[in-house]
Amino acid sequence: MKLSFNFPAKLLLVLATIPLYFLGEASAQAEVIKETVGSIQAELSYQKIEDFKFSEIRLKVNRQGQMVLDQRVDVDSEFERPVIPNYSNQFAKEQPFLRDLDKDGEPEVMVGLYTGGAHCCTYSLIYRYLPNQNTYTSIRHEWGNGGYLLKDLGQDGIPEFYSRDDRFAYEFTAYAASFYPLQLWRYQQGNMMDVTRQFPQEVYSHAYQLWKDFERIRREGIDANGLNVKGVLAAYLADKYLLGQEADGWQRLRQVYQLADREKYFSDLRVFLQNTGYSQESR
Ligand SMILES: [Ca+2]
Ligand SMILES: [Ca+2]
Repeated sequence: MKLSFNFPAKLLLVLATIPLYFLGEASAQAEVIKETVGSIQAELSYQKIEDFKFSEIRLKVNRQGQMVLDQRVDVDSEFERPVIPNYSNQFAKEQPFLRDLDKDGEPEVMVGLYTGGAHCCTYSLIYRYLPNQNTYTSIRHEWGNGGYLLKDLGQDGIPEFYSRDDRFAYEFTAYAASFYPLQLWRYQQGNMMDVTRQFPQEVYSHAYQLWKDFERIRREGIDANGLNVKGVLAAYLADKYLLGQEADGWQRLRQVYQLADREKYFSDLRVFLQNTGYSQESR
C-alpha cells in the first residue's frame, strides 16, 4: 500500500510566501491511499481540513481501465476520517485496503474509518464486487474502541480479523483498567462471522495471557474496591467460557477475588455473560 500526500505546487508557493497565521482554510491538504492488485486499482482520498477535521472522503475502484466505483463515503461527522497506517491505535498499525478476504480470487476493498474522540470508535466498510451488475456493495462492521489485526490463522489462505469483544469496555471498571476476551471474525461473501470458538489454541493463549496480567496486577496490589482486577478477571472468565471451561474459570475467580463485594460482582458478571451470549453457548 502506498500513502502519498499531494501538495499542489501552487499551494506550496503560497505557504512559502505568506505568514502562517493567514493560512486558515488554505492549509487543507488532500491525502490519497492507492493500491493495485492485478488489473484492479483502488484509491481512497480525503481532505484534511485541520487537525481533527476531514472532508471529501472518496472511494474509486478502477477495473481493467474502467471506473466501476466512484463515490463519496458517507460519514456522520466531519471528525470521521480514514484510519491510516501507523495510526497510534495498536490494531491499526497495518491497515489493509485491497485484500481477498474469502479466498475466492476477488479482492475486497476495505475502508477503515475512525469516528474521532478519545477512544471510540473504529469501523470497517468492506466492499465486494458484484460481477453481474459490474459494481460494488458494502457492509459495515463496528470495532468499537479497539480494531483488528488481519492474520491468517490456520494458514489456509483465509485471513481472520484478530480483535476483541469491545462490549467489555467500561463494563466492570474504568476504560484504562478494562480487559477484553478474544474475538475472531471472518468475512465471507458479504457476511462477518464470529469464528472465535473455531480457534481454541488462540483463545487458550489469550486466556493464559490475561491470567498473567491478573497475577502481575495482584503482585502490585489489588486496590480496595478491586477496580484494577475486575476487568481482567471478567475477560479471563469470558475466554474460559469460549473454551468450555467455565467451571474451572469460576473456581479460580472465587479463589482469587475475596473482597466484600464479591457476591455482587460475581452476580453482575454472570448476568453480563448471559446477556452477551457467552454462557448460552457454553458447552
Ligand atoms: Ca474475495
Ligand atoms: Ca485462516
